[in-house]
Amino acid sequence: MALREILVVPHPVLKQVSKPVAVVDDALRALMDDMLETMYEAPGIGLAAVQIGVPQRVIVMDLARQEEPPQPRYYVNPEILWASEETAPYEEGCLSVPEIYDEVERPARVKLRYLNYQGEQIEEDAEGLFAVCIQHEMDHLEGVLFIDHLSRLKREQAIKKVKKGVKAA
Ligand code: GNR
Ligand code: NI
Repeated sequence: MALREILVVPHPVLKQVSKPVAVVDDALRALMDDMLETMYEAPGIGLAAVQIGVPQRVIVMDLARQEEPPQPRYYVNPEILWASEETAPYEEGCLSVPEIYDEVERPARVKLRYLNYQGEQIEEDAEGLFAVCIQHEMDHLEGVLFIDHLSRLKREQAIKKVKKGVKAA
């Protein structure tokens, strides 16, 4: 396993549309292992492969609380089969837009289809933080960041702040 560098805005790779994975093999599992390690170290609750510069349709996630045992989740080629009409707001952040937080409104519930770590096809319903996070991560696969859901002014201010912070680091 290895830690990878997380790309931050305005890195152009973050705008790329990620390509479907052809087969879930040991090389892909090694990538997912690196992603999980990188996500835990950050720390974050989700990570899309494109955030470490690999534009493939792969997501890792762990929504367990600190006092709970880890619950790693892996989503390969995820699709949203259904989304609720009802929406819910959530104060989002993103490892690729560090230290910026703002409210985004998304469907409150979604039905998913994806391949897991073993390459098995799974269908699953998501609500609450799980629904927020999977939609945030699936946006990454389309080159969309949570700040793209904000006003242009807020988006430009966010990128400016991140640029300043990165220079200072
Ligand atoms: O760690 C993360 N926390 C988070 C909080 C609210 C909504 C979405 C997220 S995902 C984010 C990690 C990340 O940037 N994943 O792409
Ligand atoms: Ni993100």
